[in-house]
Amino acid sequence: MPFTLDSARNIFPSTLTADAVPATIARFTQLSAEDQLALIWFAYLDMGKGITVAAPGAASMQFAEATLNEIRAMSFQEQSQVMCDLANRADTPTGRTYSTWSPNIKLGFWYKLGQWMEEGFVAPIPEGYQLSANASAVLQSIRNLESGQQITVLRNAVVDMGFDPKQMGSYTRVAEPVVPPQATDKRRYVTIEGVDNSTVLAYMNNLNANDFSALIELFAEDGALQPPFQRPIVGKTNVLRFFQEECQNLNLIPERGVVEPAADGFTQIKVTGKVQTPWFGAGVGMNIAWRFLINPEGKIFFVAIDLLASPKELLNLVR
Ligand code: 45D
Repeated sequence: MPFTLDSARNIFPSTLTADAVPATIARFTQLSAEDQLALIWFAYLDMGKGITVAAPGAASMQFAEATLNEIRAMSFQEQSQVMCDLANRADTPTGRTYSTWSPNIKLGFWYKLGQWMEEGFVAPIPEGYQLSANASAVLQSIRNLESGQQITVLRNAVVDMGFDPKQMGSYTRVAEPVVPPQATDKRRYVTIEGVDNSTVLAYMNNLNANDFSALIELFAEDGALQPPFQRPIVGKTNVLRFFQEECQNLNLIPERGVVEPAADGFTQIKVTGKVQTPWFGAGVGMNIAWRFLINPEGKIFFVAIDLLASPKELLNLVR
């Protein structure tokens, strides 16, 4: 039987992903908006002791600027209301604008608000704010996660805020401009212990170089990519848009892998290693697995990117 998207998703089923991330997000979502904001504030302060967030570039901030300035001009009470409305996913003008933004613009928006909260321009979390018992328990769970999982929880919390885009009808998506690909003589070429498949190597090298037009040609027409904790993105057009909107300036550091023949002339390849995000640079190395299914023409039919449960999983290359 030829592979389907569903059967492709199940290759290397023994891969252990960081289930604590969606579990924590599910508990977080149940909290009141006030608790959510205070909890992220405390988590963010905690995190700042160990790892620093890089300031977003001006190019990405320009898109949030009008909204940020509106908020800055409000009273503390109005500011708190706007932030609670975002956490509540309320249908407000700000909630609608927010949901048109790419994840990086959403993160940059909160980065700026956090700065202004510290500087006194935006309503702070009230001094002595007492988290509810549930919120304290969720904060404790976040503290117990490894740093790559912590930043994923924070990112997902931010991405989920604002009005539900599925209820908005048609709208224009807003993302940072696409940077030009890195010059050939500046590129870094990876080596992967146990993997010499040219499609997989080119995938890593092109993504590291922001060369999305070369990268997308590695995919089959109906190829799919499944980011951590998400549904697969299907088809070259959608995958390319995802690369352009969400995958600039990543640093992929694959370490090792296995290559195995699969049914119908396909090849399945699992690679493990680290990924760094421009937000934290070398400060946070996420433990990642890539599970590729390559078709007989050498094109990517499917690739899943998983955030691993623990560093031990980096060595799990069994089928
Ligand atoms: O509510 O091969 C305040 C793909 C309090 C592509 C705040 C990939 C109030 C293919 C503090 C103000 C992309 C899938 C909030 C590979 C409040 C591929 C602010 C993987 C919210 C490898 C909070 C890439 C703030 C990966 C400012 C795995 C929080 C990338 C900021 C992962 C949080 C990237 C930030 C991650 C989190 C980035 C900046 C997890 C960034 C996380």
